[in-house]
Amino acid sequence: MEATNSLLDAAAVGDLVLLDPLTEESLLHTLQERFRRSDIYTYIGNVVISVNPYRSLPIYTPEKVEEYHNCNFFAVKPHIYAIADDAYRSLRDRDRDQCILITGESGAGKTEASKLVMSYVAAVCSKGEEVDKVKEQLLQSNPVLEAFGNAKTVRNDNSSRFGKYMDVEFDFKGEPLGGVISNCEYRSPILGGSHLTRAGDADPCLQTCWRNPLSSSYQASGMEACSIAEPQELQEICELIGLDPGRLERALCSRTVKARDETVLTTLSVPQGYYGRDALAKNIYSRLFDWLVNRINASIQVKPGKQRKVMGVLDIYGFEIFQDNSFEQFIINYCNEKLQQIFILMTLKEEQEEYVREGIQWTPVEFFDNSIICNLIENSKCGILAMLDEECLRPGVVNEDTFLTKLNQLFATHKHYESKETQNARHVMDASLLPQCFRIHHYAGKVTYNVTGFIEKNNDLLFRDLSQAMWAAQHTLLRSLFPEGDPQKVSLKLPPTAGFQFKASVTTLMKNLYSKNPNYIRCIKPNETKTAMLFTPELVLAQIRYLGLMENVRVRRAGYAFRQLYSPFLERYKMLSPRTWPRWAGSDREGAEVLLAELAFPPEELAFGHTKIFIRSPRTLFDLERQRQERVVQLATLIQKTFRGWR
Ligand code: AOV
Ligand code: MG
Repeated sequence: MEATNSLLDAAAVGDLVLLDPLTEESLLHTLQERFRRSDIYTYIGNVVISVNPYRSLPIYTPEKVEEYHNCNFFAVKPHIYAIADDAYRSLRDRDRDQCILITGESGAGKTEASKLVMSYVAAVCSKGEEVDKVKEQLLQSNPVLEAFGNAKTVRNDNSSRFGKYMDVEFDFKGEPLGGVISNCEYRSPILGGSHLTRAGDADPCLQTCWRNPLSSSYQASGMEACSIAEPQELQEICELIGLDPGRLERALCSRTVKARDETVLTTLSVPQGYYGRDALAKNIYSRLFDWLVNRINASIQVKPGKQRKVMGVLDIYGFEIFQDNSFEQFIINYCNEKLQQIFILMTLKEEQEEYVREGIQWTPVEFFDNSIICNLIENSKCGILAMLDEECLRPGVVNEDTFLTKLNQLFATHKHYESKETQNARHVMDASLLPQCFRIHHYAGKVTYNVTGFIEKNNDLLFRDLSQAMWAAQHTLLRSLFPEGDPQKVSLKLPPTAGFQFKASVTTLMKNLYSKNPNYIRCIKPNETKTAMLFTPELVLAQIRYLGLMENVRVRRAGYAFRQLYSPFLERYKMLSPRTWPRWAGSDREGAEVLLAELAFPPEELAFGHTKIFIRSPRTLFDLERQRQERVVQLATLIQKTFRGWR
C-alpha cells in the first residue's frame, strides 16, 4: 500500500485517513507535495481527491486502463480509474448498484472526471457490435449536451451550466444497455439566466442569440412604462418564430390582470419589462435544453422489464461562498448540505454493514451530524424555504423585510442561524453582517446571505401573456415548449416556487443515491488562473474547508482507519515473527493473530473480522510499518553477509 510504503515521507501519504497528525496544515501540505510530484489523486479511504493539473498528464493511456483493470485498489497508486474499476466490479460481481458523486467548485475538474469514469467503464466492459453501439450513444450524448449546456465563464472555459445526473444501465453480465439523463436544475434556469446578461462572463455566441434582440428592444417613456426601442429586431424575432410582432410587443410591454370578472390590461414599468424579457429568454433556453435531454433519453432508454444494474454519475457544483451570496448560493449550498448528510449517513451505514459482515463489535463514534442544518432549511413547516414560500404566497405587497424579520424571530436561538439581532444579543460584533442579511453556519463554513431578490427569484414567474404569445407562434417546437400558454388550459393555480421545485428534485435525487453504493470524487481547483501545475495554498485550503475534507477523514476514521484482507496482510508483515517467517502453515487469519499477539499491540487497537484485519489508529499501522522496514534492512544485511561468506 502506498501510504505505508512511504512512512518516512509523510508528505507522500496516498491515503489521508492515515495522516498523522491530522491537521488542516498537514492535509494541505500532503496535497501540495503530491501535486508537485504530479500525483494529482489522493484517497480518503475510497474517496478520491483530484487536484486539477491544468495540463495533460500521461496517466489516461490504454496501458493505464490495463494497469487498473481488475487491480487491487490499495496495491496501485491512487487514480480515478481505481475507483471506477472498484465501482464497476462491485456492480458486475456483487450486484450492487453504484453511484459516483463528483463535487467541487467551478473549474475544479468535475466534468473531466465524469468523462474519465465513463470512458474507463466503456473501455473495460465487453466489446461487440451491439454493445459498442450503446457505448457510442452514451459517450456521444455528452458533446451534444455540452454544446448546448456549457458556456465560457471567467472561472472555466467550458463551464457546465446545468447539473447532470446520468444513470448508466447494465445487464447481469456487466454489458451496458443504455441509460437515463436527468438535468438537475440547480443552476438553470435560476443561474442559467444570469450568464445571459452578464457581459464578458458567457459565451459571446449565446449573447448574440439571446441577449441582443430583446435587451436593446426597451426605453422609458414619459409614463415610465416600457416600450420597444428597436422594432426591427422585434420584427426579425417574429419572422423566425412565426408570430405577429404586435402580439409579442403587447406581451413584452403589458400584462393582463384578472380582477373579479374583469380583465384589465396594464402597461409594464421598465424594470418589469426587463424582468419579463429575461424570464422569457431563460425559459426558452432551459425548456429547449430539457427537450434536448428528453430526446437523448428517448434514444438511449432501455426497454422496460429488463433486469438491470445501475451506475449513476452525478456531476454537480460544490459549495459556494462569495463576497455577496444570494438565493442561488443558498440553493446550491442547501444541495451540498444534503450531499454531506447523505455522505455521513452512507459512510456510517457502510461501515456498520462491513462490521456486521465481518462479525465485529460496532461502537458508534461521535461525529458532527448536519441534519440540524438541513432541517433549518427544508423543514416543511418552519424551515427557511417554507417561510420564503409563505411570504411569496402572501397577497398584497411583499418584500424581503418581513421575511427576514420572521426568520430572525423564529431562529433567534438556533445554533446555526445568525442575524444582526441575535449577534447583538450575543455581543458578537461583526460589521460584515448587514441588516438585510442572515448567516448560516454550514458544515463547510459560515455563509452570509443577502435576502434582496429572494422573493422574486423564488417566484421565478413567467408572465402568462408571454407564455400565451409563445404558444401562439407557428414554430412547432417553440410552441410545444409552452403548453401552459394554451388559453384552454388556463389555470388559476400558481406554479410551484423555484425553492419548492428544487427541494423536490433534491429529495428525489437523495432517494435515488441512497439506494446505491456511493463512490466519491472530490475535485479541487489549485489556482485561479488556469495555470498548469500552479498550487495556491490559500485557495486550496478554502476548498478543503468547503468540501469538508477534515470532517470526511474524521468520519472515515470513525471506526477503524485501516483494514485489509488477511492474506496480503500476512504476506507483508510475516517477516516480523520467527513463527510466521518464512512461511506460515496455518490459515491466514491464524497467522495474523499469531503475528500480532507477538508484537503486543494494545488489544483495542485491533479487531479480527471473518476475512479482514482491522486496525484502529494510523499510529499503530505506522508502527507496524516501521518495524517492517527495520526488519527489511536487517534481512538485507544478513543476506549480504551470507553472500560475502560464500565468496
Ligand atoms: P468543472 O466541471 O469542475 O467546472 P471541468 O471538468 O470543466 O471543470 O475542468 C475545467 C478544465 O480543467 C478542463 O477544461 C481542462 O482543461 C482542465 N482539467 C480538468 N481536469 C483535468 C485533468 N484530469 N487533466 C487535465 N486537465 C484537466 V463547472 O462545470 O464550471 O462547475 O460549472
Ligand atoms: Mg462541469
